[in-house]
This record gives sequence, C-alpha cells and structure tokens, in this order.
Amino acid sequence: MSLQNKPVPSAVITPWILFCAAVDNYGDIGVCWRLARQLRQEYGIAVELWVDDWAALARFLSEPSIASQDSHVVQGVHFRHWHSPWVVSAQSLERIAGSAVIIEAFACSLPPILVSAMANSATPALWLNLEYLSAEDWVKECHALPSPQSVPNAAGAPIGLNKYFFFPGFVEGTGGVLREAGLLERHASLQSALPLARSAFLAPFTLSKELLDDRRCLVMSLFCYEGLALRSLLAALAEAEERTLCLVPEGRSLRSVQSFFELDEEPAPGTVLGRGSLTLVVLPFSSQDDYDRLLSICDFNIVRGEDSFVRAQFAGRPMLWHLYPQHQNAHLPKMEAFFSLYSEESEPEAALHSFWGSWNQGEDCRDLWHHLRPQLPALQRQARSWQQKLAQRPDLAANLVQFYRDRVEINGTEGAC
Ligand code: TRH
Repeated sequence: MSLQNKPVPSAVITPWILFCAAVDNYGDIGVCWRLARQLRQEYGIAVELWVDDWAALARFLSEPSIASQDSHVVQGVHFRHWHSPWVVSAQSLERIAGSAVIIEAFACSLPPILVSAMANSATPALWLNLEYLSAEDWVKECHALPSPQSVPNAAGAPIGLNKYFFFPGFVEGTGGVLREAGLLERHASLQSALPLARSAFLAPFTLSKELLDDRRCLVMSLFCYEGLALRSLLAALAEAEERTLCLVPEGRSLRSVQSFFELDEEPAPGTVLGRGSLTLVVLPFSSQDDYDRLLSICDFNIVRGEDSFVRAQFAGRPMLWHLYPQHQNAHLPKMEAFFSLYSEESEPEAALHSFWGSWNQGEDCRDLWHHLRPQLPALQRQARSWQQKLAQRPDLAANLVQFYRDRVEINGTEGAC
C-alpha cells in the first residue's frame, strides 16, 4: 500500500509550519509552496507557510492583492507574513512551538523566540531543516542526522533540542525529490497529443502558421541565468539550418536576449523576436502548473536552480541544467555528481555532458550546440528512462511524512534530546 493511501493518523493533521526566507530568485518559495500544497492535498495536513518576502510571494503567485495583507489562504495553504522582528501573541507562539512539525527551509534560521518556546514546550514540534538538493555522495551520510541544539530556558539553564537535517536527493538513503500524485500521468497525456497541446499553449502568441506547421522546428524552453553561454546558444540557433522556436519566461534570461537582439530594453511578455532560424517568444511568468505544461510540450528544456531542474526531469525531455553559479565554480562538482547518476554513458550523453560543462563555466557553446542537436532523439529515450527511474523512488513529501511517523509515533520522541 502506498503512503498516500494509508489512513492519516490524527497527529499528522495537526499543523505543520514552514518558514521560508526568499534568498533571491524563486527557488526557495517555489519548493516550499509545492511541498505545502502536496502535504495539504495528499495528506490532509494543515500547513502554515511563513514567508519573509511578501512582495516576491505576491509576484510568484500572481496575486498582487495579497501585498496589502499579512495572511492569505491559497489552495488550503495558509500563508503568513514573516516580519522581522517576528512578533506573535503568546498564545500563537505556544501553538506554533507545539505544532507537529516545524520546517526551517534552506537553513533560514527560525526566530529565536520560537526556538526558545520549543525548548520550553512540553510537546515540542519535530524540528527539521530542509536542505538544498544535491546528488553528491555525502548527502546520504548526512540525511536525517540530528543536530543537538542547546537553548537556554527562562532561568538561563541549557535545554537540549534536536534539529534534524533533511536532505533531498536522487538515491536511496536521501529525502527524495518532490513529485505530487498524477504528475507523470499529466505529462503522458499532454505528450500523447503533442500537436494539440502545443497549439493550445502557443495560441495567445502571434506566430506564423508556416512556423507552427514546420515539423522539423525544434521547440525549446529557456529558463536560466544570463551570460555568454546563453548568448552563444542564441547565435547558434540563429545560424542553424533547422528552425528553433525558443520560449523564454520573463526573468534573468531576458538580459541576454536583450543584448543578443540589441534592444534598448528587456522585451515584454508577448514579444516575438526573430533572427535567422531562430524565433523567440517572451512568455509571462506563469503558475507552476502552467510551467509544467511548457516543459512537457518542448523538445528540449533549459532549466536552473533546484525546482525547475526537478520538474524538467519529470517532464521526460532532454535538458540542460544551469546551476546557480557559485564562487570558484563550486557548483561544478554538483553538476558532475548529478550527471553521473543521470547518464547511461552513451555517446549522445557525452555530447550533452560537454555542453553542460561549458555552459556552467560560462563558455561559448556555439559549436557544442551544433554537435548536440542531432543527438536529441537518442537523448529523448534516455530522458524518458531517467524519468521512469526517478518516479520509482518515494518522493520528498512521502519521506517527510514517514520520517515524522517514525520519529513521533513509533519512537514516541519529538524534538527533545
Ligand atoms: O529561481 P531559481 O534560480 O532558484 C534558485 C535555486 O532554488 C537555488 O537552489 C537557490 O540557491 C537560489 O535560487 C537562491 O530556480 P528554481 O529553483 O528553478 O525556481 C524557480 C521556480 O519558479 C520554480 O518553482 C518554478 C517556478 N516557475 C513558475 O512558477 N513559473 C514560471 O513561469 C517559471 C519560469 C518558473
């Protein structure tokens, strides 16, 4: 019996509280929102999601009206504005400290008064630090480890409290990745009627019938960070023999689009640009569900960060992962670690590997793209095989619920140590 079908014990229904600090971009809020929705919808858990950057949240959810509120419910998830300093009533503090689970997303540091209230609570919440996703080997060693914290009580004496590291990952022994029920079925349904799904998606944009009817035209989504690699790809697409329709959601990629097309300002959503064999459409930033549709209907997806990277894997299309760039190329070992899991070591994958490597070092990728493009049909088979493999693993929400059950219901221990 899958976890989703198991009866949910009443203890699981008591609120889970998530704290999210938006670092920059949308990855942090994207992951927290996706997780919160799944916990609510598939496990019936009441979820409260505290977010510090309320303006970014309003943009992310395309709900400008929430900007003037401090609390808002979307699809059953209760969003709350995390002000600094964090001021809550004594009653709320006690309620939150004694909830079922508190998730500190991406080491965002809980408000000190909450940590202190947890330490002093008779039934403290299970405290988890949800970490960034990585395919590196050490993740297995660190996943689910407790980190004992010493918190002073009202009299200044130390009280022990455990915080657990919860590491998402791709292999057994890690926390898994987010995958809600029905995701693969939705992709299969869109992809089984691809021409229809594509024309429905592209209907709002002014594109010639000739382009839309061109079966050899490659359809690509592009959601990455700006830079030379991106500009070199646009140049390669423009000079290629076969056409490309490149779909670019609003965001940082547009800085390079602007400079490639020598525009005075960043192009607005709805703009269609052309050079040589390349047609480029600027898309509005959409809901997460519509972004999944985009990934599903494309032949190749360029994705970034953490969440779009995982979603592209489940879309089952060949892809390029643009990692969040780190000082001294510290992101490259992360790329290599993932690629060695992802790859079946075929020749087309060697071309993909070179492309990913150069792109993630900010190099010119023009020639590498020309070499890669003929390999896409073979890479499509490999992407599908990875999609199926990944879907066999328990997902992040299921693993979190299981961790909670093991820790609280079977052992009867919560955060206290
Ligand atoms: O925005 P990102 O670059 O986030 C990154 C990573 O999370 C990284 O780990 C972190 O350290 C850094 O931020 C600070 O990329 P990511 O993770 O793909 O998040 C984008 C989110 O936006 C994801 O949830 C998908 C969503 N999205 C939409 O909802 N609609 C859209 O139109 C698009 C393009 C994306």
